[in-house]
Parts: sequence; C-alpha cells; structure tokens
Amino acid sequence: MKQLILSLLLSLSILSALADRLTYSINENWNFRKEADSDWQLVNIPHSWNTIDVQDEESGYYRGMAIYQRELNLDASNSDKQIYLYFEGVNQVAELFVNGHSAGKHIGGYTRFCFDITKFLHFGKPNQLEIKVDNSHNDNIPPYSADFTFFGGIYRDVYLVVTDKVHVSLTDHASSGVYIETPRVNEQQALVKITTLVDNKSQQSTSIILETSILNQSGERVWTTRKKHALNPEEQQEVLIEAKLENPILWSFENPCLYTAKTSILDAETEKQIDEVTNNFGIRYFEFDPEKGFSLNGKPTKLIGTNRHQDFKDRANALPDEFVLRDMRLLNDMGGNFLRVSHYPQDPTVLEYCDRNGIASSVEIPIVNRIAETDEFSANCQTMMTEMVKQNFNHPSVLIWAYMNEVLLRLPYPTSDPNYPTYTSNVTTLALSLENIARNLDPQRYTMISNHGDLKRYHNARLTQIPRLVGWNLYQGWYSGRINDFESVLESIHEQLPEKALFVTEFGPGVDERIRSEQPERFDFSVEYGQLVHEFYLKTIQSKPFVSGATIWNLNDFYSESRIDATPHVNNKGIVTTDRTPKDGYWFYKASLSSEPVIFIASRGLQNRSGVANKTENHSNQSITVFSNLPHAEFFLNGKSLGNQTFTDHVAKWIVPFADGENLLEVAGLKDGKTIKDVQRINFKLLPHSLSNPEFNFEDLNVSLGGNSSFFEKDPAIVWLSDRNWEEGSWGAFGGAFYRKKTRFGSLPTSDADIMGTGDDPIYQTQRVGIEGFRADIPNGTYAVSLYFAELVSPAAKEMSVYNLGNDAVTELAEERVFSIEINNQLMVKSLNLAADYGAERAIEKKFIVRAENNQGINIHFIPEKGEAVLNAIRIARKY
Ligand code: GCB
Ligand code: CA
Repeated sequence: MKQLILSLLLSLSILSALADRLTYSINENWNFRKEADSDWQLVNIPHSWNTIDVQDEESGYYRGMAIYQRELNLDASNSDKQIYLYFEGVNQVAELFVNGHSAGKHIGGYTRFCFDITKFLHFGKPNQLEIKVDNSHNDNIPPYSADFTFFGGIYRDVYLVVTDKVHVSLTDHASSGVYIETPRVNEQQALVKITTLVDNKSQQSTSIILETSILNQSGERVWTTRKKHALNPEEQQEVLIEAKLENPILWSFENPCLYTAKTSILDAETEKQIDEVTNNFGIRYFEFDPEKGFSLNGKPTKLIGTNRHQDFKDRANALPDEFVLRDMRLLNDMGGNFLRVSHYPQDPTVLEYCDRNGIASSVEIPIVNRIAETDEFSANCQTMMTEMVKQNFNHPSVLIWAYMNEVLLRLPYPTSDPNYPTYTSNVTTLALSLENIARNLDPQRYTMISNHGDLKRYHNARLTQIPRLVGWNLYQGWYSGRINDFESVLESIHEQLPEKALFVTEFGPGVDERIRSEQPERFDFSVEYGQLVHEFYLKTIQSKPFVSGATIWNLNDFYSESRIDATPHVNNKGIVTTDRTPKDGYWFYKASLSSEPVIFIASRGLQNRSGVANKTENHSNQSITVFSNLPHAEFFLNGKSLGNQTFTDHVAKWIVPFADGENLLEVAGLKDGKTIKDVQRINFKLLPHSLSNPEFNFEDLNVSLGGNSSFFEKDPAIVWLSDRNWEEGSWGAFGGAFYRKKTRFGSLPTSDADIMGTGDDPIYQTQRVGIEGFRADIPNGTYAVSLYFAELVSPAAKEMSVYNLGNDAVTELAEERVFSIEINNQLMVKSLNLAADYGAERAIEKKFIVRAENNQGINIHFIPEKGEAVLNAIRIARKY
C-alpha cells in the first residue's frame, strides 16, 4: 500500500491544529475489490463499480457485495480526541470495520451517516479501515423498484472528523447537531430558534460555555448569547435558545440572503475554545395556496425548474463536487428557480448551491413505484425520513419534504384482488407515519407526495389528503393521449381537489438529439416532438395560477437499466444529455425563463446536415428554429437577410434554403439598443432531385427506412435521410409499410428493442415491412451497397417496462420471415432468415459490391418466400 505520504500528511495536519475540530476528506487510496474477485484495485472516492456495466449491451449490472480497505494513521497526540468517519453517501448498505471490529452499519443509498470510531483506534499505529458495501436488491430497502440505475459504491465524499471530547454532536442521524428554525417571520422581525446538541464523550463531568452568535451576510455579529452548562460523563445535552432579529433581510430568489449561526464551545474554566461549528440559514416565509399558487415572503412566484438525477456518462453516480455544481449552474443559468431533488437526497453541494443562489427546492426519500408490506421496509423509510429532515434542516432553499413517488403505479396485486385493499391501507399507514415524522421534526415546511395521473387510486388511499401539498407526474401526449390533454387533466385535478395546493412534479418527452422529424409523433424521440410538448406544457403551467410550480423531468438524461429507448438503458427525457450537453429543450427554457438576453439558433450539435432539393431548385429548404427572449430578430444566410420575425412564446422559425457546402447562419436582435446575435456554421450535403445530374458528383446516399425521422450518426457524421417512396429519376423504396410497435392502446412508431451490435439503435428500430424494392437512379459506376437489417419481432416475451404507463406493449408472435435479395437482376442472397440465421434484435449489415451500368442505376428487389421482407436502412457509397 502506497500510504506513507498520506499518513505523514494526516499526522502533520492534525498536529497543526489541536484546538478546534478538523474535517477533511479521506477519499484517496482505497483498495477495492468485488467480493468474488481476488485482485485489489487502487481507487479514489467518489467511486462506483458500475461505471461500465450499465452502459454495455448485456442486460443487468453488478449488484452485490464489494470491499474497500485503507489504512488510517493517527498519531499519539490524537489520543484524547474523538474521531468520526462521515459518509456523504454509499449505495446501498455499508458496514464499517475498524481494526476488524464492526463500527457501524448504515442502510440506504442516499442519506449521510457518521460513525464514532474512537474506541476501535490505536493511536500512533496504523489502523485498518474496511467497508463492506452491498448494492443487491433488497425488498426491505427503498426504492423497491424505480426507473433509474442503482449504482453501487462509496460514491460521495468520505470525511474524517477529529473533535475534542466535548463537541457539537455529529451522530444525531449525521445532522450538523444544530437545528435552526424561523417559525415567525415578517419584514420587521424574525424569531430564530436554535437547538444545539452538545456531546460529552469523556468519562469525566465537565463544565462548558456554549456561545451562539448570529452573523449577518457581511459577517457582522448581530446577536449573541453565552451560557454555562455542566455536563455529566457521556452525556448529551440539548440546548434551545431563541433570538429575535429586527428588520431581517429575507432570503428570496432575487436576494438569497444568508445568516450564519456560529456555535462555540469553550472550556468553562480556561475559556479556551474547544469546538466551533457554523451553520447557514435564511429567514423567509412562504405559502402554497390552492387557488393562487406559491408565494415567497408574500410575493407570488411561479416555481419552475427541473428534477435531477445524480449520474453522469462513464462515471455512474460517482461525481466529484465540481460535477454537481455544474449541474446546478445549468439550472441557474437557465433561469430555473426550483429544483425537485428527486428521487432521493443528493450530494450536500446541491442544496448549498440552492441556498446561495436563490433556488427553492423539495427533497424526498426514495419510495418509488411500490412499497414492501413489511415492518422492516417501514422502519427503513422512517429512518430515511428522519435522516433527510435532520441532515437538511437548516437549508432555507428547502421548502418541502417529500416521500412517495407514484407509489401506486406498480401494484403487487390487481385492484380487483382481495389483497389490494390491505396493500393500499398499508400504504396509507406508512404515509401517515412519515407525515408525522416530518411534521413533528419540522412543523414549518410543507410535505408532499407525487402521484401519477390516476387520481382516484391515490385519493382512495388518502395520498391526496395526507400531505400538505400534492405533486402530479403528468405525461399526456407522451405515455398516452394528446399533448393538450395536459390542460384538461390539470383542471380536473384542481376541480376534484380544490382544497389542495398542486405542483406538477414531472412532465417531459423523451428526446434524442440525433433524431429529427418533419412529421413528429408521440414516442419517436424526435427533437421536434419534444419541442411541441415543452412549448405546450410551459405555456399551460404559466397560465394557470392554481399551478404553484412545475419541474421538468428531467434536467439530465440518466441511466435506467431496464429501459429501452433510442439509447438503450438511458432515459432520454433530460434537457441536457448524460454528459450535460444542452439539448434544444434547454435553450427553449432558457429563452423563456432567463432574465439575461438570450438568442440561440437551435440544434447546435448538428454541424453536418443533409437534405434533398426539389425538382426545380438547387437548394434544400429546411426550417431553422431560434429561441429568444428578444421581441424580434432578423435572420441571415451567408450574409443575406431572410427577413425579420417576431418571437411567439420565445420561438421563431425561418425557412432556410441550404446550398451545398458551408452555410453561415446568423440571427440578430436588439436588447436595450445593443445587438445580441448568434451564429452557426453548417456543413450541408445537398442531394439534387436527380442523383445522376451531370453537375453533381454523387458520393453516397444513406436512408433510414420505416419512419419519418432522419437520424444523425455522430461518428462519422452521416445523416440518414428519412424513408420515402421512389420517384422517377431519383431514389426511394417501394412496397410495404412502416413497422409499428403494437401496444394495448394503438401503436408506436419505433421498436422498443435494444439492438445488439450497434450504438445507433434508432437506425435499426424502424423498418419497412413488406418492402418490394429500393431504387437509386445514380450514375454508372461501382458502388458498395449496404443493407441493414434487424428482426424486430422477437419471440422472447419481454419484461414489460413499467414506465410505458399506458403503452403496455403487446407480445408479438415471431413471424417466420424468409426472403431473397436481387440487385440489378443478380441474386445476391438466397433465402435470408434473419431470426434463424442471426437471432432477433441484432444489427446485421450486408455489403455488396455492385456495378451500375447503361444508366440503369441500382435496383434492389426483395423476393419473399415466407412472411414479409424487411429493410431497416440502406447505404449506397461510390467506389468508382
Ligand atoms: C415517472 C417517474 C420517473 C420516471 C419518469 C419516466 O413518472 O416518477 O422516475 O423516470 O416517469 O421517464 O417515465
Ligand atoms: Ca460531495
């Protein structure tokens, strides 16, 4: 173990500051192995063992036990200290051993915990730390199930805390030991109640002075109190003080003013300081009104922001603080004023940022989809609730404690089953117990439960009555119905529950930035369909005063093992990607919400585009969207004006005649007399109507069949044009129809299969079924013709995704499908049987070298022998 340098550092820093408490990370140099492995690996924390296996094509990821080990050296000068290990988050069960002794066990992957390890330590000698971490599924630990991935590991910071024997407690559910409440607040005066837990960990009785000061934002002391306390050996004392602050500066969105409570413990005899902690807090009052919505300090404000999941591309959930902060800045820069910290408490950095930047928030414990009807499950939920409230108690940004997300979505019994009423009554009992914990610990804040659209179900289980505020996760126009049903659903909820303040805790479409469509439709994952959803929802949310707020699902795309969308295992409802690249949705919200001037030409990622000219022109007309909060702007293509437009709800569109080669797009508008503009360079590959046009140098043609979407393959920047029928002198397919995925309520435009052997699943997830041929009237020459196939109708019944709320897939019987392929009258493949030859849902490319002669182009025929022929995509590339 390379720990010499490390132990030196530790000893030095401890020696240099004997008086106060010391807190520093011990993230570095842990030895790690999965339980069954024999080799150790040197890792740093934050760490997860699921960075790779959640991204691969194999379903599942390692859920089991792993071990972390490290040495800890504390020199002899620490022998009169108390030593703690403080964990910000370990998923999901952690047991700590110090020199072979069990020093504590924590259940739950999202709350913090702190163990006193003093009595197991040897000072002046190396100590062995070992942490056994287990992320196996456990019925008794929430979340029971959920649409996200349960990465294992010590994935947040670990700190060592060294204190005097007498100190502000660290072990009341890993809280700060100081609880600050502001139960009575107005502009003239605020009552501040501060409860402090003081621990005497020594065997001696002692006397201390507890000094509490309140500092204003400039660090000036505005209030202070000092009192002597006698402490018995091993005693914990709770001290309550009350302060009245005159003319407080309130914490608000515009001015998130923070006060600091400074708590010092002094030795009563020597008056030497032995411990000191600071806790920030804010002074504010707020209300959720069922009719008028939300107000902060009496000022009505619509809360709009996002949800957030904590994972990131290639890193699983193991993010350094800087990554967390970047997420928060994305939300803030967008103009969001609310974060739903879903579905679980997150890194402390999140709420610290919210406090400092005037972003309000709700935090919740991870009870998702369903509960387990066991005492152990309930007890774990109750502990998590207590931990969440105590650990986050002082954040002025937190307005809501939440605890149950769509808990009647995945029912263990059908509603007609005799066990169903018992189940719902167990849910009610659990909800009541959690509600009580929250209200007892913190009478000031609101409580919330989030439900999916089935109001009756939740109402009958009293989940619309128990919490002070009800959240709704609404997906009209995504999982079911039409986009504008959202409005009537909101109104009907409000009508049925007129006494209850309402929050839209989730809404959002799946969007894959690689997919574009001129005929957008539900579940095509196109940018265009997503935009329709976002525009309608935002407008509706803003126009209804009774909607106190709404949070987009989600800030970021996130991993969800069991989900198969356009990128398998990723939920793509984020407005930024898993690596935090903003999608168009992000810019739309920024233009709509930010007070900074915004003008933005959409679809920044698509520098390489392609399109087809119509018969008479040598350009391709494509619609370009601009998001802005300016009143109007002028658009230019290669310096030439395409006219002025007014923005409607922050969006305007110009039809841009793209020519082959580089196209310079510019848009400019005025804000307070200053020009604000945006520029985008696009490399355009124009296909003329006639590919054999002598002025045109045909290189290649790429078509994704079976759908109205085009697909932008990132590497090597290929645009797969959408399917079309053959036109005389041009190109296209003939015969058959687009594949549609059957569901109980109709059908969807793409397959929900994870296609093996490709990262560009959407190319294969659509298909022309019953295709008779494909023809390209291209110049004489030699070509590589690639045909792409994947059998989409799989015999294996799939586990029905829970999240296709209303989209319940219907198991399709495997069809026998055998066909032959002829190109230019030559038989190329005899009796192809995709399922039998390769298996279903596997990407197959067949490349043929073909000559086009006598101006006949390329002519492909599919000859069915059994069932219908299919084709998923085609590429024709010139060789000579
Ligand atoms: C929901 C869930 C959330 C899912 C989301 C979705 O209602 O609360 O966990 O990820 O829908 O994308 O389906
Ligand atoms: Ca952290």
